[in-house]
Amino acid sequence: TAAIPAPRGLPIVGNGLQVPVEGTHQFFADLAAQHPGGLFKLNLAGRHVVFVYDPDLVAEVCDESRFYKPVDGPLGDVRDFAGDGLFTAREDEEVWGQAHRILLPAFSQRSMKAYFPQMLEVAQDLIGAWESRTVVDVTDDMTRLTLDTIALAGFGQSFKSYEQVELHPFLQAMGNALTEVMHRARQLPLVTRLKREADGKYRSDIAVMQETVDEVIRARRASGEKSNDLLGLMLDAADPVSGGQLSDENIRNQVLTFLIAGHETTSGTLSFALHLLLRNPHVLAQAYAEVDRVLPGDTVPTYEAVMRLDVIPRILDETLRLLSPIPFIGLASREATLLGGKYEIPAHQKIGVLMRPLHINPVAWPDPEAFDIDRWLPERKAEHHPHGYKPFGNGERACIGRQFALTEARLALAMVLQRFAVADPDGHQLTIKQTLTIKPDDFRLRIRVRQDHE
Ligand code: MNH
Repeated sequence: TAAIPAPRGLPIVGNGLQVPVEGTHQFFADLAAQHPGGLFKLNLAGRHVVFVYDPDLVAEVCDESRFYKPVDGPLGDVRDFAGDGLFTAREDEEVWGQAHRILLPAFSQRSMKAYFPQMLEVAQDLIGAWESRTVVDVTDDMTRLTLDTIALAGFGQSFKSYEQVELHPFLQAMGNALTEVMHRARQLPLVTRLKREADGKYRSDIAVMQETVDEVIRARRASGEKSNDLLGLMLDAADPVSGGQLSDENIRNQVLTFLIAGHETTSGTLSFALHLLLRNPHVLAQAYAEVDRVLPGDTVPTYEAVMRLDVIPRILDETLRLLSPIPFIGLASREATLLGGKYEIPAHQKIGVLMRPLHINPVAWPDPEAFDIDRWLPERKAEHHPHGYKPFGNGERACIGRQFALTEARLALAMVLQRFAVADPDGHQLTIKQTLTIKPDDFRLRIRVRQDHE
């Protein structure tokens, strides 16, 4: 057997103090570069975690008969408000399987056609808001887009974020609670307990979120209205296996889960895509050419037109490779095992799959730093390492919202390019803001409504 490489740490806290408070993204990228073997181990104040980014080792930890998704760390805190919703349900909770089976058809590519009118309505709100501006805050406005879209398509709730000066109280509460979760991830549990005021605020923010959603559910039930959005489905459908229905409390947890899981990631993807397009003008030109072919002039996009796009989907695939909004996923071993035939892993060992180090690992990706959308041509996809790309996670616990996110993002990116010429005359230097996910920080674009034949 071989020892897992481990950077030196201090007594007791181990490597804990070395992890920067501004975010772990760059810290892990640097460590991965220093450990080209594809894994290393850290002692984070007593929590020992093995980080993996070699695609063959990732293939092993993605074997669900050997490893599972534990709900602890920051995910355990998110459970304070997402409860037994899909994202934070424990693997031994029966309700995960019930909800998964009920919701899977609602997230299939075919179902996206039903949500398309709502996706279009919100994307048109974005375009309308941008038409009167010359400089836009990309990350903020993409977050408005993704929140409004999941709220409208999922639950018939219209936040109209572009028209508001103040965020809706629900959205304020959700933002605060997510920020508190991030603080908790970085401080010792004792400190969390001592900060009574922060805890009180956290509890009341959670109450605001839960009451808002409970009211939406109550109103929908009272109206007796049948709607084929996510909420309508959850209220009516029965699990094909157990025949059971979801409880109102579980439905509330699912609604909160979709609002949380469904907005930051997609908005980060759209913002990173625009950042990468400005750095790669030849790809931006390809995107404009495609939009002008599929959506000439003022053509209002249809679902079918969006499904015909080819360059824009590949831009999103490549964006998710180089700048994945979820920086890592957490796993744990079921039993003691050997990794790579030589690294000893005890039972219940915590594992982190590091997304960017995996996605730029030369074992899986030739010329890994190049923004090359042709990697995603069908004939070249066949050459990909089967475990070299995990932006949507793994196995049964992989993202259920993938088609939703990609349909929404394709539409929004196409509509932005259809209407606007985009530029960043100051050459945007990418800095990253990390919450549960990563997004570009302070990313502004100069925009201009396109003229005919431009
Ligand atoms: Mn999503 C799980 C990435 C958009 C709802 N999502 C995951 C996981 C990743 C992920 C990675 C696995 C996390 C883990 O292993 O702990 N998700 C993304 C990305 C995008 C995204 C990169 C956009 C791009 N996700 C969405 C959208 C929704 C959504 C949109 C909802 C509308 N995601 C989920 C849910 C889960 C999840 C729900 C949990 C699934 C489960 O465990 O059953």
